[in-house]
Amino acid sequence: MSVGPKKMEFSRGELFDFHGVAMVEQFTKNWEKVQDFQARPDDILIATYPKAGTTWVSLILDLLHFGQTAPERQTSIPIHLRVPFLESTLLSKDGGLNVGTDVAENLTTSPRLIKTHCPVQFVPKSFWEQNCKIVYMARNAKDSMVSFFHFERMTMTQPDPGDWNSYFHRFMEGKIVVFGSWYDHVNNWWKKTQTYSELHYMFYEDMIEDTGREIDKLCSFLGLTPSAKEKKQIMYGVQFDNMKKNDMTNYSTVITMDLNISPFMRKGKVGDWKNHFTVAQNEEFVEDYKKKMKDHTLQFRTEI
Ligand code: PPS
Repeated sequence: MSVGPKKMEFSRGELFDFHGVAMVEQFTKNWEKVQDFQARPDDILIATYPKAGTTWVSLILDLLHFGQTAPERQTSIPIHLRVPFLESTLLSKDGGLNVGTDVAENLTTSPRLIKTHCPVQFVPKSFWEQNCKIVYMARNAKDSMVSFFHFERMTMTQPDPGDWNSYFHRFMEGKIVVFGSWYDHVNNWWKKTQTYSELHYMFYEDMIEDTGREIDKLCSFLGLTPSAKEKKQIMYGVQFDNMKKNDMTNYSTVITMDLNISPFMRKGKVGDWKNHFTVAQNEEFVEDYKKKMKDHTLQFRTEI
């Protein structure tokens, strides 16, 4: 069965070193405009290392802010246009370029919800100057690695991930995966919580464990008080199976992804790494992880 619009031929991006972080041109082509982006004080930035559940948080924030006042958004505008990906330049269906900064600047909503995968040092300075609220979602390294591997297989503009074993080593190395090292990303954003109070650091595993509890925490950070009815609607809309069925959130409208290879909404679980890691790989990973993750205040769960 074929899914989504007719696919075109794409050339897979080539990785290169960009200020010490591996990148592909899709995310650096518009760099000047990204760095000069003028944030507004009520903008909310959703920051993640790829595959941490960005789309999940994006939908939750969109529903919290606009679910009642503009419900038609939910069925008419794909999530990546409601919550633009700031540094991305992506081909659109008509062959034009979908530029993250342009989409963000053209948003008519308030607040504007904006997505980034930038390591903390790449975030445009206006977000800090405007004291914007930032939601950072982190996911354990093993499941992030597995999810990213499948994502790269099906995203025709990303580098080919190669076979699982070589990808596994590249991910640990951190130098030859897009957006660089998972370890640096989660650690440096974690450090930022010590100096920037408008940063809410949350975990994918906590969301899986108790979505309602995590939405409550998010609301208290954002100063929102949804009614019980509203919260119930949100909880329903953001369930994995519902987001998977929903063409506005399952990325079936994005032509660079071949969902026949692997769906964007793939498994949505904690612990899928167990279906990919060999015993030897797991031992190697754990040893390496201990060396890299020295800050014991930052703890991830790889099963719940
Ligand atoms: S991206 O491309 O970086 O923006 O991807 P991102 O949205 O961060 O992450 C995609 C993974 O998140 C899972 N996901 C969910 N899990 C549980 N519940 C819900 N509602 C949900 N929505 C998205 C999605 O399935 C991807 O993880 P994997 O492990 O590949 O399934």
